Amino acid sequence: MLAGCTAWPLEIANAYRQADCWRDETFGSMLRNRAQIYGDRIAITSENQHVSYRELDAKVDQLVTGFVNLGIRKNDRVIVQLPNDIEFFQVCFALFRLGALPVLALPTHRYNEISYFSQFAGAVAYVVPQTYLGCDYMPIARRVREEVSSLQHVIVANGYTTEFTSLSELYVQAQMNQCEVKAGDVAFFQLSGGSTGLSKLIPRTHDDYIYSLRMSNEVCQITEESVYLAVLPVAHNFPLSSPGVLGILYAGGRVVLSTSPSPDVAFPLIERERVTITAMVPPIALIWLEAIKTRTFDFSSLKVLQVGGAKLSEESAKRIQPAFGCVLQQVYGMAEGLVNYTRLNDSEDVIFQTQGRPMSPFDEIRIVDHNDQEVEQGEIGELLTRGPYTIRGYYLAEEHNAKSFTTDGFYRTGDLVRLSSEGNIIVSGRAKDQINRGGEKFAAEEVENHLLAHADILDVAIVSMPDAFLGERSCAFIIKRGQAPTLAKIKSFLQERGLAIYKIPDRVEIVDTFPLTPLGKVSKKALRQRFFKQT
Ligand code: OOB
Repeated sequence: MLAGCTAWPLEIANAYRQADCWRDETFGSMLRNRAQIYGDRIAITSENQHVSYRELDAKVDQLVTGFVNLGIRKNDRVIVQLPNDIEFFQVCFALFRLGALPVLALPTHRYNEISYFSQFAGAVAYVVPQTYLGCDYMPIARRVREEVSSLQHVIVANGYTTEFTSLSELYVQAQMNQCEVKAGDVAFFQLSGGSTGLSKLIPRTHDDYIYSLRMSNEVCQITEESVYLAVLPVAHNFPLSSPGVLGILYAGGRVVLSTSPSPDVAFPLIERERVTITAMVPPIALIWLEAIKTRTFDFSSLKVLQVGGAKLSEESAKRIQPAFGCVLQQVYGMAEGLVNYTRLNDSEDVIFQTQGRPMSPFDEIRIVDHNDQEVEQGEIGELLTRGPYTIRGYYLAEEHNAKSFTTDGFYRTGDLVRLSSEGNIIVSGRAKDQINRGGEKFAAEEVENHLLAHADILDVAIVSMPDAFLGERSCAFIIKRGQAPTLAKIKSFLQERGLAIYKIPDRVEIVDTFPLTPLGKVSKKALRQRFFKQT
């Protein structure tokens, strides 16, 4: 395995192979095979563009040659920051086929995140649109190109550039390229939500990720007739693989890409494209539930609406089926691996009240107390997990891995959960110091570290506060040094530092002191209780 990654122990890897979890498939060969089977069937639709399986495969081959001509080689890291567009998949599959490793950044990431990923991963290239949703990415590209010595190429996906390489120029006549990619190799990197400091890089192999697609397809009953509407950013694990775009391509179905989750865009797409399944985070489900009240669309094709990424309230869960006439599926997953689903034929109680159960019989879960002892059935504890598609370590993070994984390879999710009597997981809280703002996650510490650099701030604690729409928003509790900084000042300070907007605090509270735990650490629990009891 790539240096800096943690492999599964040999005997366990062999067991996964013997159990037919890992079938020695790579993404490159999978696409080739699907092109042979499904030929002219449409694989992906995006706005007025369509690409068939055969065309996708051919475009990918052209791009492999274009990338090779640039000097991109096996195991090279490439930051890919593309929106929901066919090019996202052409770029990723070309890199997969070449054995180069996409680092899947989100369109909402800004200078701060991109520069860190590039530096940390030693990336050789950065693939980025010129502009998207009002953001001009070129100043970010310029700065990162200048500062990160490994970064040789900025490849611009839409728009015209003389300064950098245009992606469109890299579709050249395909040559036979000798790229030996093995199923056990790392295929790409997902990003963690972060619990201490910055996001960690999550290495996913062809073997493990393709297995997760197969299991997701089975649980979600995906066939070649399925039509998946992607409204969430496809770089994220949920719309990418649960079963997401890649699951659908694995099954020979059709993917419809939406650049926005807005009902104005998504509802007509569902009607026109006869969408059968889509996925969203809870705040989007709330927007859709409101929008459907005043609009009439033909949703008769829609069979499954998945909600995940953050906790869906029982009240909202109950409204989905009557409003859209389809089954709700709750999805509780993580970029590190484990994905839990409610099953399509589960009872209403299970679908409304739980976040489902692991998708694979080989997923092992333990719910433990502070001493790593298993709690009684039905008690709350931290969820630990290991299995055929859950990583054994973050990339180049030895010290952090020692804390995030048990010695016998279980990943500590940082989620507090309990099991229902039927064995379904109910997410009940969080042990990690993370904010989950409507599905967008970040470590409190990352933002705290930025704010500590502010001249007027002596100390700061970022704390989640309950919010009816997003589930959580973030509040910065500040002990001031000079003048009390206002929310507006904090916002512009963090924006100037190039922080993604979703990490910027929603509220600022100036305090004199922080409540402390018996060990003398800041008690975020006490802060939360003191300020947000009534909300
Ligand atoms: C998904 O992946 P990530 O990596 O963005 O976030 C994982 C974390 C979990 O550890 C948990 O804290 C939270 O997000 N979470 C949920 C949840 N789904 C995720 N909390 C409560 N209820 C849920 N349904 O978010 C992700 C990856 C694959 C599939 C679905 C979601």
